[in-house]
Amino acid sequence: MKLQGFDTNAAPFVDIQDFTLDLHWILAGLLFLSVIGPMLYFTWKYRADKVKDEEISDVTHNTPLEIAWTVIPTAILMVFFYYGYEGMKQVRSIPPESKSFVVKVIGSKWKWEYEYPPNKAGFVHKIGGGYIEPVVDKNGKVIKEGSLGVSALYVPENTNIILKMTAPLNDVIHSYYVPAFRMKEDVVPGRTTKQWFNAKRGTYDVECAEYCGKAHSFMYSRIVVLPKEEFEKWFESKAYTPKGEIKADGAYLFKQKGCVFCHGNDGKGKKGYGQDLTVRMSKAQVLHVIEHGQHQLKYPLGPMPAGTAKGADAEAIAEWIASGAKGTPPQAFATACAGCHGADAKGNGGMAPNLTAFDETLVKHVMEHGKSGIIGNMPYFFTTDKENAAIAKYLQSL
Ligand code: HEC
Ligand code: HEC
Ligand SMILES: [Cu+2]
Repeated sequence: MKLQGFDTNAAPFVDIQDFTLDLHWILAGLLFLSVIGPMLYFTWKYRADKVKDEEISDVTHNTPLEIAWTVIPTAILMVFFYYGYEGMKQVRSIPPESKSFVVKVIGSKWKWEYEYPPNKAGFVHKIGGGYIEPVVDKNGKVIKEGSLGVSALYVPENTNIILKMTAPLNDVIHSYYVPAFRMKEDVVPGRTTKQWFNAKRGTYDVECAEYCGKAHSFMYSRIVVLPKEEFEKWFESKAYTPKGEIKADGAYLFKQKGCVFCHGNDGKGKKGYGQDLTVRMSKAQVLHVIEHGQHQLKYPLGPMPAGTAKGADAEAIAEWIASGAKGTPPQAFATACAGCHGADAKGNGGMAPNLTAFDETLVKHVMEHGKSGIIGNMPYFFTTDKENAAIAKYLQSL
């Protein structure tokens, strides 16, 4: 009996790792018996009423025995070392990139995303996202596919696949674990780590194996290994995946991209994780931006300078934005902010953020760059323009 995913032999280094593990069981069992067996025997044989103190007073040592119990375990450890080293060499000897297919893997709270090299037409496939549970009837039959039915890493069979893995700078450490391939490697913010495999046709589970916060246990993905022709046909197309599209429906995307983990199912935000998206920004957030300036969304106007308004003026402006930016902005807004954000605070035709609503341009900038502030950190996301539009529409409906 093996755990799920361990009963497949799908990558080149599976055999040696399984053999090494079995060898450990057997040799560790023998070592255990060689210590515990004699110990039990001697405690019985030399129990208190069978030995006189005089008989054991001059026992010193036994050289041949001591050499044996040093040399034999050392030899056994060298056997462990040999197979451990050979196994590690196979996992760590990453084939040359020129003879492999390289995919970028991004792990962030709490999802896996994949970015492919450009295809012949220059199109870059980006797949992945948060985990949506499938809907199952009482007999265990899937009635509605979850995100794992579609969103996965699709690769061709019998090909060296190199994964170049990283996490956004404002995220935490994850670990890309594929039990069926016996491979696992940390995914570290700001660093690139690599793994490789060469697999047989099939579908294999991927899990995050580094505790990374609240929804860690839902940080699933899949690797789907396809026949070469089927993979090529999809790769040269613009289709989202070989298995179909993810609906460009804001409410669905909000779940599928994993927004709900931080912003909640109702978009109201979870304390310490995400902002309340039913309002544009809270008063405290606006005041913070006015006081410190901001440079992370990369709008055409560049950085917003700190201290453009002060005291009661700043308060009045922040109050107005936080209460839904209805009616005419306060007088101070016209002098301190309108030059960049537009007289109506709608962002001056995309030059600076719209302060009245989550419009498509804002969603695009937030998705591309992520957002950090007094509430917390949000990683960047891969989204298409179509998806940004759908998300903006959904956010405005909240
Ligand atoms: C010099 C032009 C300029 C002025 C003046 C200016 N802003 Fe900005 N503001 C920007 C830009 C550009 C950004 C986007 C910064 C970034 O890259 O993150 C921004 C960002 C913001 C944000 C954050 C939006 C978000 O979604 O994160 C708020 C809130 C904001 N401004 C409010 C104001 C207020 C209130 C004033 C007046 C007191 C003001 N700004 C004055 C250019 C300006
Ligand atoms: C890991 C948690 C996390 C996830 C996942 C997340 N967000 Fe956020 N989001 C935040 C935090 C935290 C903020 C507020 C940052 C701040 O200003 O303190 C935020 C802010 C925002 C804002 C407002 C940005 C602004 O400029 O005012 C929008 C819009 C947004 N998130 C949309 C989304 C969408 C859409 C998704 C899914 C694609 C998503 N978020 C996923 C944590 C998250
Ligand atoms: Cu993780």
